[in-house]
Amino acid sequence: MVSLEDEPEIYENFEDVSDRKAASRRSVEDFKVPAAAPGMKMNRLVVVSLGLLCILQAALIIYLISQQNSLTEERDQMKRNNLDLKASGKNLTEERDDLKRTVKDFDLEAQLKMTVSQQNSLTEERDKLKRINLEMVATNKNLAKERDDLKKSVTPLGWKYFSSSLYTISSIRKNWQESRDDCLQKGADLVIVNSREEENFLSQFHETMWIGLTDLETEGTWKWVDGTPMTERYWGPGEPNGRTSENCGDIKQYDVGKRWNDANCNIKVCWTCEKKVSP
Ligand code: 2F8
Ligand code: CA
Repeated sequence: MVSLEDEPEIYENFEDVSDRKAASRRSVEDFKVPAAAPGMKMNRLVVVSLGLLCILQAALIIYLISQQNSLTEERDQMKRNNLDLKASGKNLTEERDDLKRTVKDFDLEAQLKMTVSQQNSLTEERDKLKRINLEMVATNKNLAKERDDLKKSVTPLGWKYFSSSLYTISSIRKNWQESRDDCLQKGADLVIVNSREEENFLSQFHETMWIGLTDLETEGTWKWVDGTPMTERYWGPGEPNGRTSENCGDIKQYDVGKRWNDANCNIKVCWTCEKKVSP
């Protein structure tokens, strides 16, 4: 009988193919391991252990592969989820921006509404004030008329009342300075024309008459007797034309509207005095 320990020796001795063939033809019996040999047992144990180890390793590999697959799947799922989240995030951002715009529009609309309502209230207020103003103007007009009527009723004989002044025209003729002196004596002065209305009022005195206008002080610079410069001017056609020889103003019977003339201060004409009265 040949033991396993002797096997190498057996094969080592098969020098050529014929020897090996010969060996293979040997009866199986020749290679049977003795059942109770302790070395064999050990070998079996090793083989079994190795087999188990292989199985264990294979199982581990399978487990790891399955784990890997599952992780890959999980990763892919997460990637998909991530993409979904990104997309939904984009949608949410868009939605948020839309909402922001809507809120802004709403604010603007609200502001506009407020402005419109404020405008309406202002318009109402303005209209109310307009009505009040019209009423006040009417009242004022009535009061002014009442006042004028009262003034007229107390107007001294020979004087005429117009817009807070009394006027009188002389019935005789004098030069400019004497005429002025007469007015001053009466507590008045030669008339000063401040408006078109006053000018028109004077047109009722159908006479050539001195007015309180002169350029005696400075040739060409016409001033009123109270020292104020001439602002309103109703010179007749071509007037003033007298230069140094005509330094006093009178009203001639030219066209109504433009009747002033510069005349020699020494000629004698009528004159009109004006006395201011409290309004
Ligand atoms: O034609 C205008 C002219 O008329 C008179 O002279 C002719 C006046 N003279 C007097 O009133 C004294 C001028 O002053 C006036 O320019
Ligand atoms: Ca003149």
